[in-house]
Amino acid sequence: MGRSHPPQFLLICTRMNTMNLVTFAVGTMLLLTPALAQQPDAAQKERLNILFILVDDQSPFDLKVYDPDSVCRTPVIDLLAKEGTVIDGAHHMGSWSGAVCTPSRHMVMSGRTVWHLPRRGIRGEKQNPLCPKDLAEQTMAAVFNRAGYDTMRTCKRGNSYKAANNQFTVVHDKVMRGADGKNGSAWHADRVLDYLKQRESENDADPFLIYFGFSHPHDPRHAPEEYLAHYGAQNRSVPSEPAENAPPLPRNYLPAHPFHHGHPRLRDEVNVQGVKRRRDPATLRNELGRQFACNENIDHQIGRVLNRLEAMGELDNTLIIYTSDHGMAIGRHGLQGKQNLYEHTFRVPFVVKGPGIPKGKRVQGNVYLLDVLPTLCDFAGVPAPATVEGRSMRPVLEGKQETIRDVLYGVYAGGTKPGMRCVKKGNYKLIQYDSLDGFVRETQLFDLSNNPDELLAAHHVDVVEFLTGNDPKRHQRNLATDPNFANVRAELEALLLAEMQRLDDPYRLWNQPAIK
Ligand SMILES: [Ca+2]
Ligand SMILES: [Ca+2]
Repeated sequence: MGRSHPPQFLLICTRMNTMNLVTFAVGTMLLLTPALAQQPDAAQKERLNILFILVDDQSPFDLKVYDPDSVCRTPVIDLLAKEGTVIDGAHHMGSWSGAVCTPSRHMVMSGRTVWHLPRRGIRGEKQNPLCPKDLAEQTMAAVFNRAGYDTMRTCKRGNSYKAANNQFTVVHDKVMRGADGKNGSAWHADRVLDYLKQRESENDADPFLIYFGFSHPHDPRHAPEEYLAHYGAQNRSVPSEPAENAPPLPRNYLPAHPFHHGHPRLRDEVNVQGVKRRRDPATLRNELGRQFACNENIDHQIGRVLNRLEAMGELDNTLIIYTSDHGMAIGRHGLQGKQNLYEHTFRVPFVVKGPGIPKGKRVQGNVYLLDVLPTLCDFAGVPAPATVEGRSMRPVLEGKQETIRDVLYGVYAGGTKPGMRCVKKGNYKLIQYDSLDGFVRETQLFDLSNNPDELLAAHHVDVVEFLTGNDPKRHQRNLATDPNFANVRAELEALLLAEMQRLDDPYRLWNQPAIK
């Protein structure tokens, strides 16, 4: 259920006795009066609105915007891309938990790096000493409330950052993964539409920050029938043969990952409704169909909100960001979940449209989701809190720079430790695996300019080529043991260690010096 209160004000009041409250009230009036005088209604109306759209568990390669071969229909996102800028190199920094959503959403809200969040997945540790205790006061909604914005949020509940979510003035958090309008993605859109209607009826001219989150396409992927039919997919059972119109297997599909992912009994790899441990084409194409149907429904729901903003005359003054909390495998590399560092999962879709954003442009960017908060602050003219470690994307979004950083780091440490690490620089990407007490120690090196799908030797096997219809080129494989790339590997291994040190990663891999 929704609720509406000014959390900052209530918080301050509960800490004061009556005498202090009178002094506070007089003092506040003195403080506020000149500020109000400087911001007449007309000027107030000019301030930028923000619509931040976050979906749950979507690979960028689901979308035509990132994979022109995708059969997923998302006309609204396509239009946002045409009227705005697409960031190719957008990433989440990773996770120290099997619930990858949780650190991702902490990073979105706080702008902090993955090992500097309130928790860091260390058993028995209640509070990360590398994170200020009152961080929630410096998160997205708290910052924008103080700047005079109206803040509203709808999203799934759980695996998130509750203390930051509660800072929004209007909050509707509920897991809505049903197939119908009352229990699915339409519910989240309806909350935004109700909120916009209320603003209109009250002639509310304050700028808004709307956090428009969805509970889908996260499993269980119960999509409406009208969308399922297009992808030949079924919610309740898996056909014995793939439907003719089911989405094809991804180019980097494998029937099994070449080695253990290092997180035994991981729910997403063994217990997702409709998939479980199966990796056969009928199962995965049905599940991709369900994913695409959920994506298409989300796209439609976003369209309803954008139409309303246009009718209200607010659309042209609104900065719109579309992204996901992390990517997703669904059969890519033989994996099903989000607990890996391949591009399909380490990267996120990221489309931005708004005043001053070039139309129909793509940039590499090299951004993280933790750059969202400083970016919003930059565009809105609001100072970013000192706790923020991310950087504003504004220079790349306005076409002034191609990237905001050269090196990208990623982690998955939610299973056995230390887990997976990756580092990217230019075309090259290194992934290292150190898990199951040293049973898995693997290195992968990819030249993403020649091998964007991160194809491995296993992708060259006849049966895999037959199933995917993809015929990999000879060099499209793991280059880690190729002597021609020994220097590249050494450089990236050194960069990975430097990033782990810089970011206070509490673990080291088998081939790195131990922490002193
Ligand atoms: Ca998620
Ligand atoms: Ca207001």
